[in-house]
Amino acid sequence: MYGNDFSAPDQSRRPGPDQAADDDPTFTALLADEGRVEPRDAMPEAYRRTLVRQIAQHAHSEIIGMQPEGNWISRAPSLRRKAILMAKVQDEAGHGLYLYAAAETLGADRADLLDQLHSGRQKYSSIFNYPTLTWADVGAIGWLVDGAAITNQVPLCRCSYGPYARAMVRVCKEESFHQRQGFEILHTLSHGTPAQKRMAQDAVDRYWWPSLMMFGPPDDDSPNSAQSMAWGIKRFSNDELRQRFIDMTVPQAQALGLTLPDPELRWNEERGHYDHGTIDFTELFEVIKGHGPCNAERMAHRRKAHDDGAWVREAASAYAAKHAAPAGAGRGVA
Ligand code: FAQ
Repeated sequence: MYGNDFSAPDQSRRPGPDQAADDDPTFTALLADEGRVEPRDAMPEAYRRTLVRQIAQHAHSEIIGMQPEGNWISRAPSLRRKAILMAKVQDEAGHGLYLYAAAETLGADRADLLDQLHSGRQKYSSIFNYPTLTWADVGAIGWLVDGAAITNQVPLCRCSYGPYARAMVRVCKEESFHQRQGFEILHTLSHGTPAQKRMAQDAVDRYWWPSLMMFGPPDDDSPNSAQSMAWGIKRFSNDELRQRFIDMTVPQAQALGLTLPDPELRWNEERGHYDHGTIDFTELFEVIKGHGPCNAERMAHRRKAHDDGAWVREAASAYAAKHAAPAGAGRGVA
């Protein structure tokens, strides 16, 4: 299914038989006991690298994810909506902060991670490469994108790596607020004028399929899942979480009075789940490769924000260095 550079994952970062050998017995016993791995514990190098990869991509997603909604802060339809949206976008920055800090506990360097994002060597979630064309898109992002993020992240609260799991507890609480504010925006629009209802429906039509793609490729095409699940990093497969999200969202769409753009969505009594239409994963792979509608714009904006913030980082470093210096240093005190 993978037919190009996306199809050829960097094998040096993948656990192989040789790396499996460094699974020491203490680590294996800790995982078997459902214990938490902490930063100072011994861990296989491949486990550490997998965590840095996932946590960094997650952190990058949070901060790139500020852009689509940030686009509407100046045009929110009321002061109340503006204040809520500003708080939400700020929350996403905070999530990025917790996640970069969690990656640092694994020995990763934050500047290096950002450099990998800016040079395209590390990914961020495909969903943030879609445009926010109307105010209803802010509602669709809150309801569907934050809804998908929560579905994916609640199990990560039980991730085997302690700092990541603990960061997820707080992130999930905040994402729950985000999801409800998105639902409330769409509820208001879908119960407003016919034009407002059309706007809400159009946003849901555009965001539904990309939200399903957030869960990643199908299980058969997910190179990392098996090992990540064996290590207790992922607790459920991509397809299991995607199905859980669909099952949760269909009744919510009914409550909103909106239609999900999939004529094949129907309850399957035997499976106890909703059946759904075929997801076009070619689109996911194209977006990940950089060919989504907004990839270039998102990266250009991110690089500019980073460059514009250079003076803040320099000032913060100078301040930290000054306060780290021993008392009296440089003041000529004998
Ligand atoms: N987009 O083998 P798998 C949010 C990559 S936060 C881009 O299945 P894995 C909050 C994957 O990295 C949203 N790339 O990989 C918010 C891998 O690449 P690599 C982010 C994708 O890691 C809301 C390759 O494909 N959430 O929304 C995507 O086992 C509103 C093969 O895939 C997280 O990051 C994709 N959709 O499973 C903010 C949650 N899917 O490195 C603002 C934590 C897959 O091998 C506003 N992450 N890839 O070259 C995870 O749970 C996992 O990393 C998955 C992917 C499930 C995303």
